Amino acid sequence: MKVVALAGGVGAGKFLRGLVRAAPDADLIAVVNTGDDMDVHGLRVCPDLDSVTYWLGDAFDRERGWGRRDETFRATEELRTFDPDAAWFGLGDLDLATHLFRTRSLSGGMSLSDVTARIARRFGIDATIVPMTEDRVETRLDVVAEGREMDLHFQEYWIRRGARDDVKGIRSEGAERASPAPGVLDAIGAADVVVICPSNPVVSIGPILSVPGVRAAVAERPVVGVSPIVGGRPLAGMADRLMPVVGLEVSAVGAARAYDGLLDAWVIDEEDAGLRARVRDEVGAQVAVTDTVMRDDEVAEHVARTALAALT
Ligand code: FO1
Repeated sequence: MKVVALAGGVGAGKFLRGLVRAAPDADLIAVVNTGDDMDVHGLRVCPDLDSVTYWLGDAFDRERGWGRRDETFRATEELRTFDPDAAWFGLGDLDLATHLFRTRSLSGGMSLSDVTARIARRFGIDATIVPMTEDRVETRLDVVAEGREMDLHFQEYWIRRGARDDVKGIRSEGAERASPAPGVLDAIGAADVVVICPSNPVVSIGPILSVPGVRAAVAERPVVGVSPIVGGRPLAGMADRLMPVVGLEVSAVGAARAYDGLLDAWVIDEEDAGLRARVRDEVGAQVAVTDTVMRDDEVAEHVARTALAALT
């Protein structure tokens, strides 16, 4: 079975660990959001690619919710002593090695897809992890902060300013000129199933679908998604603040509506069982209901099995 997963960060990482357990023989390709990527101290940092890699490579820090397990932040702490403002984006000492390797490889002419594959190999990952594009696409937010309009990189909004600003608009800058990374459209075209991971529909999956050709390719395949919204709240991140900005209700129905015209099936949490009929009527998808709060790999495996079964 060939499976393509559209993936953001933490929610996707947890789910993908379940997917490789649920379908160990599947040929899995994770197409990952790069809209969060940023240059930090001259290093290319790709948070969602690294989250998926660290999760699948069993190196992720479940407690902190980002970065590597057994991490230290000595370099970042030292940097703060030079300039307290310079280190708002914390780079762990182990994580730094990933960014150094990536940046050096990119400067030497290696493609982001090839660097990503090299990093995945280092973590012993069998699945294929690919960026959505090799081109620069940046998620930017138009916000009003203290009465002033500002144009922020997603990470500035989320980490530097603690998501405190009033968001007026969200855009994937550069998406219209971007091309899917090599192999992405072929992988989707050959997929027996496309799985939309429980990631933020606006700033994680939205940018992937905004790369020209991707949405149309996905629309041709059987598609199942897992809701990242449970009981009207995101399991992680800031989807509750950003979904209303693009006119989406913060619910398992609203998250499904983000994928209008794509979904054949949608997995929702038991807490949202009452929304089953609305998803069926408003989105036109089959609905599967299960415990989607992925506390451990066993639950994640069950969610993945439910998603795959929902299409058959
Ligand atoms: N999240 C934080 O809350 N604070 C940080 O300082 C931080 C640094 C960071 C460095 C590398 C990386 O790959 C991720 C990092 N994250 C950090 C997580 C990241 O900002 C977001 O959670 C994702 O971009 C959303 O998918």
